[in-house]
Amino acid sequence: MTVGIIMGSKSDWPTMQHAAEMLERFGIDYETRVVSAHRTPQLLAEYASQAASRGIKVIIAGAGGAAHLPGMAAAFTSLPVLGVPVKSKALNGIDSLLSICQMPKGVAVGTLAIGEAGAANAGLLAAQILGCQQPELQAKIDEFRTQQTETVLANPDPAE
Ligand code: RP5
Repeated sequence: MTVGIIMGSKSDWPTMQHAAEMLERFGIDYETRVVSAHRTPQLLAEYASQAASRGIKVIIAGAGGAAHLPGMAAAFTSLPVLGVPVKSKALNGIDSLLSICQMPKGVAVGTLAIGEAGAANAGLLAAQILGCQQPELQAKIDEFRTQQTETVLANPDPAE
């Protein structure tokens, strides 16, 4: 598998499936796993520390609330980790966002937007990272962007 999509709970899947859909759009293979920083800490350590040797190139990690999963995954691997703040019930994902983006200097997590847009963009950014080494993939991403622009320009009147 090229991309590992991990999340703190099965309840994160409705958000994280948007990352999976984006990867599918570009024909990138991925796996999905529930890996919790708090409930399954040993699994997290094993998953993140073994990911590179299994061929994974990018990890997308989504979590909500006290969202320690992306940061802890990044602590166990030097693969790029893209963090998706899942919208929480109590604080609408502000807690998730802050706990993912406020990493200490020296261990990096690329933090995306809260919720579905962030998950989709995590898939897109993973594709762009992989595309640096794969011209055909980069061409697909350029085509995606061109189509997106053309769709907006073809529908200028919001009232129509
Ligand atoms: C986090 O706690 C998960 O990432 C999820 O967003 C949140 C709630 O989990 P559940 O109680 O729904 O399993 O660990």
